[in-house]
Amino acid sequence: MTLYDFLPSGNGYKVRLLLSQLGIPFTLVEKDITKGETRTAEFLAMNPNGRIPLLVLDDGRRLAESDAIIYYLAEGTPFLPRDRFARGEVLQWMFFEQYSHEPYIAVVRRIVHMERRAADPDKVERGYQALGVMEGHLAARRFFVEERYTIADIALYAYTHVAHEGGFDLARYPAVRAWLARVAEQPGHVPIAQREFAR
Ligand SMILES: N[C@@H](CCC(=O)N[C@@H](CS)C(=O)NCC(=O)O)C(=O)O
Repeated sequence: MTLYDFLPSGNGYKVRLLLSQLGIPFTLVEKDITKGETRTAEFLAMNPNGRIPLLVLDDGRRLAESDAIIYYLAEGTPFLPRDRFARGEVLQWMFFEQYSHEPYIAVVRRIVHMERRAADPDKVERGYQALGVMEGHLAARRFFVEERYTIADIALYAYTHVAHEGGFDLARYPAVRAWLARVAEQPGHVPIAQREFAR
C-alpha cells in the first residue's frame, strides 16, 4: 500500500503510527502541503478534497480522511474493540477529535509553528476547551476506551502531543500529560517527524 503524506502532519502521523504498530510495510510518497503539492491536477484526481493523508491500496482503491484510514486499518486488530458499544465510544472520540479538537489544536499549531503567524484567540480558547474535556475523561482512566490503547488514543495523541508547538500549555492538564506518556510507551511507537519552518 502507498501512503501519500506530509511528514510534519499529525493527521498523516496517525496513519504512520498505526502502520508501524501493526507492522504493515508501506510506500511513503511525500507531498509538501506548504508548496501546494496536494492541489495539483494529478493529486486532485486521487483525492478531490486536496488533502493528505491518502492511502492507496495495492488493488488501487483509495481512502482519505485520517480517522477513516485508521479505522479501516484497525479492523480485526486489538486497536479496535469488538464490543459494539466500545466501538461506538471509539467513534465518539474520533468524531470529537475531528470536530472539537483538530480544528483548533492542529490549526493553531499550523498557523504558529508552520506559518509563523499569530493564532486567533478564539481558536486557542476552543483548543483549551477540548483539552479540558480530555482531562476530565482521563482523570480516572488510563486510555479513552475500555482501559486499553485503541485508535481513539492514536487519533487524539497525534495533535495533543505537539500542542505545545502551537503555544498550548499543558501544565494544567496532568491527566492528559500522564496519558501522553502512556501512549508514547506503547510497543512499536514511532515519533512524528520534526521539521523547521522558516520565520
Ligand atoms: N479531516 C482530514 C484533514 C486532512 C488535512 O487537513 N490535511 C492537511 C494536512 S494536516 C492537508 O493536506 N492540507 C493541504 C491543503 O489543504 O492544501 C483528515 O483527518 O485527514
